[in-house]
Amino acid sequence: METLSDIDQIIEKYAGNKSDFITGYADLTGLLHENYTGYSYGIVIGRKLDYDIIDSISRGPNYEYYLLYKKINKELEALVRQISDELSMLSMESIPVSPTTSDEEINNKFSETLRVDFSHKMAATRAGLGWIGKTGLLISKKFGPRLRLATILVRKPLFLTQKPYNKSKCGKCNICVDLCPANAANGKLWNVDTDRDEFYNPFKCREQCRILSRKNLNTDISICGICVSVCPIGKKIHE
Ligand code: B12
Repeated sequence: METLSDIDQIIEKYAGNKSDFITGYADLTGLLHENYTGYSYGIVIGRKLDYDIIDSISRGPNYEYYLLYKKINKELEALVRQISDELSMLSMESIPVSPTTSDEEINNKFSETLRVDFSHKMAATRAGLGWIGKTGLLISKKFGPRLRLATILVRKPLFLTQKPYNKSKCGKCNICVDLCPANAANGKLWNVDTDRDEFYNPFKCREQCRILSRKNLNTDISICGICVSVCPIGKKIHE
């Protein structure tokens, strides 16, 4: 179990269409929270989101997007568990990291920082899947930000295939910054030494997500997705 094509085969077995996914291996040595001690390598998976639904939310969330968000979370959650089970049959210990926040993670520390112990986006930049855009999203070449991420952490060094991204490739494009209804980003370009809070304010973002979700969906959740929808890189699939 050393190559990406093996992982691709498992993804195909459980998820069906390989072309809806991007995958990469990450060396996360020294970058992880102590909860993950000993598991320094990651298999990172990006699952494409439905393009018609993402196109339809350029001015705010709708019910279809909400359902998609829930469906893909469930699918990815099951997928990383299945991959982890396959790996344990091959005597490879692993930790499947859920795409979304668990109830235990929603504590005081989370409320004060809006940070969890494991960042899928960091794993994704290390796996060479993309860079961080001006509104804090992982931007992949193939799907832009139109994807959801999940990771399986393993102990053994993996066969690294893609070079990590250490800086943004957004250049002068400011579309997501200009169209963000929360004015959550200041337009600064990301690099590995830039903390999230230097260029994007998650509290402003969440507050506006809540307002829009209440207005458009009549629910107390926080989804928006305008920045995902308007990014020009995701507008068509790049092979
Ligand atoms: C908390 C959270 C939120 C918060 C805060 C958002 C934020 N950007 O931090 C709120 C509620 C506002 C939110 C909103 C949304 N979220 Co959210 N959220 C998360 C969650 C659970 C944790 C993020 C976290 O801890 N951030 C803390 C900071 C420090 O880490 P980070 O932003 O993940 O990554 C930074 C660093 O790692 C650093 N970095 C990157 N590479 C490297 C390399 C090195 C060496 C170093 C040192 C650092 C570094 O740069 C990154 C950007 O600043 C993740 C799931 C997860 N566990 O990762 C999803 C996640 C980030 N959310 C996601 C999505 C899709 C959304 C929404 C679109 C959902 C919606 N509302 O409709 C919005 C978009 C908001 C936006 N523009 O970011 C996706 C992002 C997909 C993508 N293409 O990037 C994730 C990854 C979920 C998933 N499984 O796919 N979210």
